Amino acid sequence: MKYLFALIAFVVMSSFSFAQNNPIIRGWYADPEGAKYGDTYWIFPTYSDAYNKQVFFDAFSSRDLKHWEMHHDVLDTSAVKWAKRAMWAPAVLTKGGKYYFFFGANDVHKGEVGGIGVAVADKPEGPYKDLLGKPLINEIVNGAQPIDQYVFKDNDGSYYMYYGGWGHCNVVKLKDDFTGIVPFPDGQLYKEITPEGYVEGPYMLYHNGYYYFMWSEGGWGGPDYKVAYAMSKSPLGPFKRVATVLQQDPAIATGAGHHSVIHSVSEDKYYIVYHRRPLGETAANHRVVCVDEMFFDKDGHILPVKMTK
Ligand code: FUB
Repeated sequence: MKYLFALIAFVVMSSFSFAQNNPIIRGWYADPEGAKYGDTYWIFPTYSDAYNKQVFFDAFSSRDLKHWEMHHDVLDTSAVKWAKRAMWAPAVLTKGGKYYFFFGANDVHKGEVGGIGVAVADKPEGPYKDLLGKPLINEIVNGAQPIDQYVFKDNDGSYYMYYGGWGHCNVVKLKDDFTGIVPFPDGQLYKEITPEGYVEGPYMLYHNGYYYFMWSEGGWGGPDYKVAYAMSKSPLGPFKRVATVLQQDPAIATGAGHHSVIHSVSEDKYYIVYHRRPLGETAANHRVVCVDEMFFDKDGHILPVKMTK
């Protein structure tokens, strides 16, 4: 009987469904990475409770962006021997029938072990296993803290990883099996591409012949956190700031930032997935995950996002 109760408790805790509008996920979550695998939307966020509790990742899946299923603890510090805290800001992709999950761990500083890791699984909901047994990027290069990675597949099949906190952004080229990085044709391993205003949370999107580089500005713990973008003909820039895409709205929420974008090819719609702080909330980690539609104008510029409830 004891085992039956334990089994029921496990099933109830590890997966459950719910439906709601913004915020689309219940509880404190941030830095959401959105993806569409087949006909299913996925969101992989940071668990944004107290700093010391940020030691695992939950995932969320949906067929319609309204009804969600929670998949508890798809990766945690016990599965990554070098990670002990600050499991942050996933980036995901699928390749060759496997699902890859890049993450930050340890809020690393100079001389410490931590940084950006990569895990792999057979299913989007995991369980994910550490691919390398060590960080993919541990070092602080060009002043960029190794966190907030985004992995972009270019049209020629190359995988570029954009990453960086502390106001600096680097781009690196990944090996095809994601076990390391390879030099660019000029021999450089790390290229700094930091645009004006950049703080963290880089993201890359290709649309109609342009590379849209996006990032977060301002302090993530404050109300004026926001998202801006640049446009370029190359995935390596240069990236000149064009405009703000997403920012606080006194009628809706503050601290809107650290986003990703889901392109639903079947509907040809773009959805921005981001976190924001409910009005009146001042605790830095009290962040919630939201989704709104993102539009381009006829010249290819991204229109300011209207946050909704
Ligand atoms: O959630 C932890 C950190 O807060 C992220 O790495 C930053 O981008 C900021 O959102």
